[in-house]
Amino acid sequence: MGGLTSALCPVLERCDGVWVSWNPNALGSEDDDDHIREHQGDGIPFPVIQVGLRKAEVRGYYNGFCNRALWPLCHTVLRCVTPRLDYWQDFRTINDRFADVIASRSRSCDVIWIHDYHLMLVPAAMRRRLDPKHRIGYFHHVPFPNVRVLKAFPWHRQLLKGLLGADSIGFHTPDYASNFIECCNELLGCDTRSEPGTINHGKYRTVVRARPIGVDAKSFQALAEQRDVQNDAIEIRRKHRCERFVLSVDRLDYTKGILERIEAIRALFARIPQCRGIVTFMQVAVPTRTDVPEYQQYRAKVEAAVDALNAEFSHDDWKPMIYRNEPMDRRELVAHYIAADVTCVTPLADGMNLVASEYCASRSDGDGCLVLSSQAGAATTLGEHALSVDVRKQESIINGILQALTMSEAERAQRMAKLRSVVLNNTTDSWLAKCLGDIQQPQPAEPDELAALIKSGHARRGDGAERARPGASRERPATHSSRVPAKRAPAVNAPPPH
Ligand code: GDG
Repeated sequence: MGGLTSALCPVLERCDGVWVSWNPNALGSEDDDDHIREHQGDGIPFPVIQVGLRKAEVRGYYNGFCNRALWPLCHTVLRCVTPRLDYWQDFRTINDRFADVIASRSRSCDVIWIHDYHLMLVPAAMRRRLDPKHRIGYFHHVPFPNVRVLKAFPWHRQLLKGLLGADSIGFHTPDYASNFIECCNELLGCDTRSEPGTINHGKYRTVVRARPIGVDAKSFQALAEQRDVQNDAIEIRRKHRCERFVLSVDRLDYTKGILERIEAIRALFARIPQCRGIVTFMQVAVPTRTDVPEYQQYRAKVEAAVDALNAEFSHDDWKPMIYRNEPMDRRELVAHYIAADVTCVTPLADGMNLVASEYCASRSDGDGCLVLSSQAGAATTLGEHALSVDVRKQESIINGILQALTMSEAERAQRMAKLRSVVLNNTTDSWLAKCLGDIQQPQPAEPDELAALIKSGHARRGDGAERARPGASRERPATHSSRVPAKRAPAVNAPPPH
């Protein structure tokens, strides 16, 4: 359960695609070679080819390199980055195994879409195996770190070269795209200046675009308009004795800022006793990556913090926070979205964050209020109309929640109308169409993303551009820097890659 499957299942259905995935339980012993399983059914509406992994490979590749090295690296949580050589070796092996399976199953007319950081080496591995007629796209589903952060990682060159096997690369925000372009220029010496949003490397060319992901807005809206879902929402508020109900839904991940939010809530109840008995918070925290030590420790800390909060402030049959670990089905989730006066989405870093969009898509009643971290990729599309908070400052979180709880009905309606207009216009379908277009027939970059792409394409070594003044910082923040200036720039025709 998470943003990746929420986003990709509708895509696969619409494209008549085949999902090549892993099967962590396929290979028991070290010498078991039967590593491919193909099937359709089990409630999954598209064919799946599963690449088998041995248990030890799951430990090194997935729990190790993906979750203990790349994930914290991309989110710039440097204390959690564990760059072990054995993890790296497993990562290479598994990426090669994926490339072998995909290559053996592809026809030259197939579009190959490689999705997310678990497969960063696959684009180049595919390029080595296939003829140039194959179109290869890659989408990076998480933030992309800045040069300073990536440079310190031992295998940064291999990762960048791995990605450059793709014809097109999509990121959620212009700043992540721009970080990647800068890295290719500064760390690989690629020409990134000739055409904004295009990286020239050897005889190849890769188009880079910001493609913020959307949600299947209509399906959330349709559920929210069902009478029984609305009745469930009323029942949720009644059951939890909520006069005001504030919701958060996250995977139980240290990037989601759950601890920081609970600490802010504690401070809020301590400072404003009038909120006690009136405001009820609910944290849905679905466990994830449960074999990884950092996640086990984080879960223990979160649960201790919830217990302490409830022990300190509960009275009669009211408690400040309802905490839920079990996942809900979609219907129940939407009932919670429409029950919530406020939804708090306050990650410390997040590629995009779909919960923010799902909440707005579900509010066809026009009510509700979104508190949104300026560190979430979603802030580039929704930040202007949400209540934007700086999660590094507790005061900012508290003020955001209080402002949301005290906002006039008219202002709530006005903001929600604008948020919904963004969400309904940027759906999974429109995102998919743009990404597929980038892979097959790249179009010029949009004016507002050009501003960021031009900035990153210039002022780097290897292409005769200006150099930074000595002592002046050329670093860009790892996450997006508030808004990208929407300067008009001339549209540039990106020639087809290769
Ligand atoms: C990745 C990247 C990027 C959660 N609990 C339940 C439930 N969910 C669903 C939500 C939503 C998804 O999980 C969570 O999406 P997010 O975007 O918040 O988070 P990640 O899983 O971290 O997502 C991230 C994102 O993809 C989007 O591109 O922003 O950087 O890591 O769809 O609805 N769904 C149901 N019951 C639950 O209890 N049904």
